[in-house]
Amino acid sequence: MNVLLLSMPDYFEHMPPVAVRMPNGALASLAGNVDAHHAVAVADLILTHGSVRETVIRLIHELHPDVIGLSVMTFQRRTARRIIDLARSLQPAVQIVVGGYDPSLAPEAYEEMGVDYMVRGEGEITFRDLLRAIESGEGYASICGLSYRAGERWVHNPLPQAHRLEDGDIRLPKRAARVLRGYTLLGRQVDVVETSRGCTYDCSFCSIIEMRGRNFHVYSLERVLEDIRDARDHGARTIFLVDDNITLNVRRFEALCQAIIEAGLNELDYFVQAMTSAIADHGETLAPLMHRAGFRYVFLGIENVLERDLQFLRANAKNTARGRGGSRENATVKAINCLHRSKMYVVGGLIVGNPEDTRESVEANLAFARRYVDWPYIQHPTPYPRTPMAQHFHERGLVANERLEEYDGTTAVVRTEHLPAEEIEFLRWKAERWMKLRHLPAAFRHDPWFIVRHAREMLSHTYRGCTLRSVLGLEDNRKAFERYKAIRRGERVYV
Ligand code: B12
Ligand code: SF4
Repeated sequence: MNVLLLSMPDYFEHMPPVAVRMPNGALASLAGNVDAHHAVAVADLILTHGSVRETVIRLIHELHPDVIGLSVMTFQRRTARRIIDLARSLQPAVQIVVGGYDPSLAPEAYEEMGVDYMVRGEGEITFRDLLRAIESGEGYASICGLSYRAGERWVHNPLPQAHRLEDGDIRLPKRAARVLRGYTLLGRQVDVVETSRGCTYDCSFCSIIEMRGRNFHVYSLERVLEDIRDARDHGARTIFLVDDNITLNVRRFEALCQAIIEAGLNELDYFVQAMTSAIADHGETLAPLMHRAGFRYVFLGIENVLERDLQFLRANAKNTARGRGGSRENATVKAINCLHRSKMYVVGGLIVGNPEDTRESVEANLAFARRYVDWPYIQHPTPYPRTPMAQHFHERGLVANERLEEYDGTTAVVRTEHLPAEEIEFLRWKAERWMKLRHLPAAFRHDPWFIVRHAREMLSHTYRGCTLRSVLGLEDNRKAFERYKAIRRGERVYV
């Protein structure tokens, strides 16, 4: 069968397509795990800004897919609906499958969306078995993780166990299936690689636990190296390790860094997301090793610098370091210092606008980011389906915005007991632009040619809505913020 797999074009504030266009790791992994006789094409629509509709039409005309699969996050649901309608109008008999976080956690939303199947949870085996069932006509009842129509109603089969990656059941991603070009992270071709899946923490904002339970499974280091080599051979110069929480097993992460060095794969740049407590506790040895392995940017899930907010986010355990004599101290500064000493940049993930937040507590977090982090990645609490956080905000009546296409993390959709949502977003937006500007020289040193060619575009993205008058303080910043919000609303119309 001909299979076309699409990821959605919707992006969020911290990932402007001018600078960041990463492949969706799920789709290449699905392509690598279906039976070999299928012709699979993967198209990441993040690569097609300004021509999403034309690209989908072209791909459907050229590839004549029997099956179209879409990977969807919650804030991309509206776009997914439009693409489903478009595909259906062009090829009425095509079988449409949706998967990823949104269909897995809010399957009810897709029942009336014109799709034929939903794949909930991990997809490789379920999708392979679905294609087999479509071909053979033998029925779907035994396929774990699949939802399908039976007459007028939907049947939701039980979820599969989390895949034991250790057993080698999941084959390598098939990057050759990608039919669009132009992946980039600040000018260098980027690819994504997984080394593990899962997490044993339960932060209240994170979808991972509802998605797959609390568990952690790892690929063998040999497989990880093979995957990195494959990404490099397909042109990647930067690798984003997309593990949910790679630092859960620090010894293994150290062994991975060592293996990368020994294999000579430290010629590539690496980006990774890490837990602050792990870096604070093990950074003295881990950080120099990461640096030698080629790690350049580390996304730290700081979440918040105030204890009360960390409790709400259920993130205090992962943000506490082991102090002398068993005392516990906030791990963040210690982790940042370790990374800086080893010449790595810190992308600071903070969440402001929690229920008890006041202007002062938001400002305290912004001041922290200004002082310590190299690239701010500040977000607002976002009540994604079936997270404990969503329940909490709904119960307290703090949800201010139900438009899911705005659930991108940088639009404040909840208020606090003391501040309206819009005010929280304004505070973040106003502060963050300048922090981003400050990092430009560092980016220039690494990729001067890219920055020379794109600095103007990047700056005009960061400062959307601003005028010379507002930058010079001759116009109220709120006016610029209103213009920014209007521009952002327009940007969200992808199809
Ligand atoms: C890595 C990552 C990123 C990377 C993405 C790099 C890339 N292009 O791949 C970066 C840092 C850029 C990123 C950004 C964002 N992310 Co993110 N990210 C993750 C993370 C850590 C891992 C995702 C991953 O690649 N896993 C590996 C792949 C193989 O697994 P998978 O995606 O789950 O896919 C499997 C199944 O879902 C299924 N499947 C998926 N798609 C499809 C499609 C079909 C047809 C089928 C059959 C099956 C299927 O099969 C796959 C294989 O088993 C997760 C989870 C976490 N712990 O935080 C969050 C997560 C996915 N991100 C999330 C969000 C919201 C975002 C952002 C909006 C920022 C934000 N507010 O947090 C942005 C949006 C990006 C954009 N487009 O602008 C949310 C999604 C929540 C939701 N309900 O939608 C998650 C779950 C984190 C959370 N907050 O809980 N993210
Ligand atoms: S540590 Fe990270 S992956 Fe684990 S539950 Fe918290 S946010 Fe999610």
